[in-house]
Amino acid sequence: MIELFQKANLHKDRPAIVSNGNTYSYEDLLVRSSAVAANLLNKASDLNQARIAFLVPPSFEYTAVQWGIWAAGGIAVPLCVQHPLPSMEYVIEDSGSKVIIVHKDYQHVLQPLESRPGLSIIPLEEVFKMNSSPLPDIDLHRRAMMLYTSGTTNKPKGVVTTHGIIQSQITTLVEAWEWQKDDYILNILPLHHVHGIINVLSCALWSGACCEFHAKFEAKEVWSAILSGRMTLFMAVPTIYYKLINYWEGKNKKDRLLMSEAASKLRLMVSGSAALPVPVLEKWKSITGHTLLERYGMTEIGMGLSNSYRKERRPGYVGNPLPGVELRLADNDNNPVDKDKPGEIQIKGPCVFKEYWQKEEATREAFTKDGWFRTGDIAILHNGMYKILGRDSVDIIKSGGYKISALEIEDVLRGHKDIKDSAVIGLEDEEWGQVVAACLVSGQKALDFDEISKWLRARLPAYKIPRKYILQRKLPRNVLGKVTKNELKSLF
Ligand code: MCA
Ligand code: AMP
Repeated sequence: MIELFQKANLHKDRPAIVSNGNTYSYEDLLVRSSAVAANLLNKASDLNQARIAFLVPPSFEYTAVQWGIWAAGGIAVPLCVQHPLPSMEYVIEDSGSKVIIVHKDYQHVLQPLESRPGLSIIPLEEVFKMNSSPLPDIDLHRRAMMLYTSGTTNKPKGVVTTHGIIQSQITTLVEAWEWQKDDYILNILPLHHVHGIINVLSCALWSGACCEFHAKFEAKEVWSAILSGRMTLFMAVPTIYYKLINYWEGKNKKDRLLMSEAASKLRLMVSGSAALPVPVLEKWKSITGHTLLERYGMTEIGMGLSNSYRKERRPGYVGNPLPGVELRLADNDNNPVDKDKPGEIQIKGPCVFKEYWQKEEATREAFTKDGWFRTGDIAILHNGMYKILGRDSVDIIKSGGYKISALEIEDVLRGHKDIKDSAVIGLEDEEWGQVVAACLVSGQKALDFDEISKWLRARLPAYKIPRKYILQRKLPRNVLGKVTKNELKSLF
């Protein structure tokens, strides 16, 4: 049996999940996920790593479906409820998912796919019906999950992890951040990325703790949960802390005091997925007394570096390698850099992903010859701690904690009838880290940017839509014909 489920068996009566106003115990989760597994198996003995996509909002239902797919021997492919159909279609097709489980609120979104041959769209209620069947033995090497992440190619790639890899990503955090069964965490993050799935949900369930879902982030709701006193932990991206600070600043003195006092009682608050600006860290400390624990991770590795839970948390730094993580800084030739010199973070260890789904070449290129995973992030070791200096590619943008490929957006923009050429960049921004900006070339004198945004919204997730546009007669290029994106930044 998968160790996560064995752990749940030890805490059957304890609350595992709070969602939509209901509390579900570990027993509820085990019973319902076994039913999901039996319904998916439909008398077969094993799903044999079939990819099962699911479009279910963050909730008890999401978790029971994820566990059900695992228990039946399938690979869980979560779809994001906020994505437009073309983004989901890409994931469904690329992963080769033949089955999609859909929550009733999102059935209409998938309706255009209903008549597609070979695709079976199953309402959540059907897989939720009580049922039982013998379940397959799942070994640690079996593929378990596929998460789509943007890179330097124009389309996102499916990052495949096995049960063993997931287990290692969970246990390193449980150990480092001292998760306990009495912990209570709020999950306000999207559930198609590692941050929400592993760091928050899976670590809580591994530990016998309780995870409360909110369908989406609302500063007011987070503050109200903090004020209730039920939380012990909170984890979020820097943009969310920025928004929580804004909300606190909008309150009167008496309310602020109550909010600050309640927040100071949590045992740990963590920030990650993007660089935490030191002014945000300092402001949060002045409001809550917490020095946010900043850590560094990536879809392909889970978490790699973390500031210390018990010892020093250094502003602007991401700490040291987590238990089990081997890390080195390397130069362009993949040789370790000299002491105190910057280099690319390269990682080895049981937390590193198995492969990009059906992309052998991309997988090979992501590793050095001697097996180090190349993150593309540049860091320096300074006085015993790592500091992230940036990325090796201008084509990767981080906005609100989401990783966005400039090339993907340029590719879609090229399909617009009035756009001849485009270049997309990330502009530094206090709130979002970076905001997406597009420089467009058109045969026309003027372009309706609102219309272009609307057109893009039908094709890309909201967080990939440019927030700023400019129109140019041509793009700045170097002698090799490559767009000089750093020069472009100055035009905005
Ligand atoms: C939303 N908006 C944005 C962005 N997102 N604008 C610029 N950049 C963005 N990234 C716009 C919306 O289109 C909308 O504009 C307005 O902001 C409000 O949208 P809404 O969705 O309501 O925003 P929000 O709820 O305030 O969302 C902000 C957020 C969200 C909660 C910070 O971006 C978020 O959940 N981020 C977390 C992503 C995450 O989990 N990343 C982890 C991946 P309009 O009104 O015009 O429509 S990284 C990872 O997993 C690795 C392993 C790691 O290290 O953790
Ligand atoms: P993703 O591909 O969505 O998993 O995003 C991973 C990327 O987020 C990393 O490669 C880093 O560029 C960035 N990242 C994550 N955590 C941090 C952090 N604490 N500081 C700076 N960048 C971070």
